Amino acid sequence: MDHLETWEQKGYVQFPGFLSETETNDLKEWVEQISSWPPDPEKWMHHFEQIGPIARPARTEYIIDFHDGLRRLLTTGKVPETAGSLLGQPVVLYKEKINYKYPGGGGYAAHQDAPAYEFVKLHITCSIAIHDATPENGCLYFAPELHREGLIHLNDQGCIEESKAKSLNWEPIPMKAGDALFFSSYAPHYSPSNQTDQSRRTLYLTYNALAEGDLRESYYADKRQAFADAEKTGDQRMRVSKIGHFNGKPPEQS
Ligand SMILES: O=C(O)CCC(=O)C(=O)O
Repeated sequence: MDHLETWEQKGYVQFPGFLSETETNDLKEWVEQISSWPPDPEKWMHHFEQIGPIARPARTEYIIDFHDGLRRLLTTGKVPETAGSLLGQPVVLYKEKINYKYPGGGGYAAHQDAPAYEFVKLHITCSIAIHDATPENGCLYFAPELHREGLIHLNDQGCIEESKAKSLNWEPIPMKAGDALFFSSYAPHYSPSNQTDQSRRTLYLTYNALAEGDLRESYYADKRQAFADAEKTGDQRMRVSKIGHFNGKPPEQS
């Protein structure tokens, strides 16, 4: 089966060795730099989780305006081109995030991404492994062939109801650093926590059909507002996303 057939049948497709060794090493270095940017709520969006006594970075979003190398990788060349050829039309970047998953870092409950991606109908995500991802350090698990079923049994967190999730057929997707996995935002997936002593970093790049417009700024303006509102009301659910899929612990206030 070729890539397009696999994508259409399963709702996701892997590209082993998608980045060259040099590109992978550059990416590792960039992500290391980004992880140490000081918090600046006017610029990038860092999110933290409490792991033992330390609040560790769980995720960074809204990055490309502050990093030329990453902007080039995400907006030109093979990443958007491959996303466009799978979607069947040109695409534009909708959002970008790094998930750090430190040792002991939380997993993600079974969900589809689509409920978190307002404003657009057609989207596709490319995940790129920065470190090798395994079942032990919290790689993704996908349920194949459900991406055309719409939203599946959502609970009040915007995730797939636990009993429904248990009934699905899950496939682990281990990846080597530099591999890419493209997946539909309707493809159900989850990931366990990291049970190893090394972090498992992954880049997630979501694109929408260019025909629907360039909506990244609107998406992030809405998300920043929603986070600010949640902070005022003390809503603990919405910590990294507008859906409550993240199982990490909220950082303790110092
Ligand atoms: O990085 C992971 O382990 C899962 C990420 C995920 O599903 C998400 O961020 O929506």
